[in-house]
Amino acid sequence: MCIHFNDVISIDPNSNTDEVKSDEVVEMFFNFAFPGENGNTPGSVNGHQFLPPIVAAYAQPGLVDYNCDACNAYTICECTYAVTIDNDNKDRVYQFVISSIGRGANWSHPVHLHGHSFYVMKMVFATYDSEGQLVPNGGQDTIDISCTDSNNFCSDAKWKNASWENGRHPDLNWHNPPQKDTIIIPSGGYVIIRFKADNPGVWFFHCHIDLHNTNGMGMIINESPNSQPKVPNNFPKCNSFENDVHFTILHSSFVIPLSMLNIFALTFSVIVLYGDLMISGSHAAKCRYPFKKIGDGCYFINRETTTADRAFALCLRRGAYLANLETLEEAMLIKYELQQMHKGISFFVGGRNINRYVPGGDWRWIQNGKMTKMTYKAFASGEPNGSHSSEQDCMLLYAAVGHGIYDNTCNHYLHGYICEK
Ligand SMILES: [Cu+2]
Repeated sequence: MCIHFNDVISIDPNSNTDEVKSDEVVEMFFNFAFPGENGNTPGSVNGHQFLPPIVAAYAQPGLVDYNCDACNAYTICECTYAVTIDNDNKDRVYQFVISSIGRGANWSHPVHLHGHSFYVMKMVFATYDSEGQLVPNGGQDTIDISCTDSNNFCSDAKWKNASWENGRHPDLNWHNPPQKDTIIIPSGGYVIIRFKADNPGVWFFHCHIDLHNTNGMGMIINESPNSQPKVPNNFPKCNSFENDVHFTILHSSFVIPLSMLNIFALTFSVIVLYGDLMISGSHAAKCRYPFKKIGDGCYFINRETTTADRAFALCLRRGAYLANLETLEEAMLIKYELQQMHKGISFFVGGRNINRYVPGGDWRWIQNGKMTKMTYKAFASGEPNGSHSSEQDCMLLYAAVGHGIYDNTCNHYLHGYICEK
């Protein structure tokens, strides 16, 4: 026997839906999806592939980079995505509309919210045909949510019926709905949950399929930051210990006796072991996610689209540089990688024309203040074709021609980019 989730009743005597009945409803839409190229996920929420902070977000709140400015409804981007909720108004109730819709809606996701149990007010499935097959595109024509962006990423979802906004969906289950902390979001459908923000904390909100989660399908719900209890003095700090020379010396001169199995020693040894992996290993050991070792190099192939100038800056912000493909072998290796993995997306690399007045330009690899003259010129035929009057001073691995080398404008067109370190 199958029972629709909307017909399930809670028998918990402490459960009382009245606590989430309110005229002050804050509604938020979260689309859990894989909106990238076919076969090339990024697991994401509203198009944001989650970048885990390098510090403990609760204990070191000022050190988390929550900047997602580069993200909008038309891009897939990577950042430490968070929304803040609060309990400043005691009547306030949060209504999350969690969906799996749009072009990335090819999975159902067991979505888990830390810190709360929520009321499941509604579950809506996609449309299926007479043979039980999901209608393509998640049944977008029939469900209640509209995706406004031309890419159909659905990162900026809205109710089709504007009168449903702000928690006024007309058909919620008020008859003892179950309280859960994890709920399946059906592929092509959505679930409405309600809860009060009565538990200050930094709560992870994520798909519980680990492969999806670690691929970026998660985000932070930062709840009442001003009311979060302070951590004790001397609470251990987390950080990236990359390039921390002092730490290496400290490690090599310390032996931790196994008898010291108290919490402190455990914590300390875990930190030392972690540091050891990152510091005393080879170059390969330092090449950590989201960077990836390809050949001898360490690259971050970022599908987030931006201008070449901005890509230069974004790589620098990561302690890296826009990729220098100094040898033809390196260029071919990267080209091969892109052809296998990222067919439809073009990528900026760190080649740049520094003199537009010379015919053909003066092309250099830009890295850490150095401008190395290129020893090969493997531009696609007809390229480079920029001129003094038509600036095309940046270098692009252009998808439409098998990621051949093209010149491109530096601050106009948007493409992916490759950082190297
Ligand atoms: Cu998932």
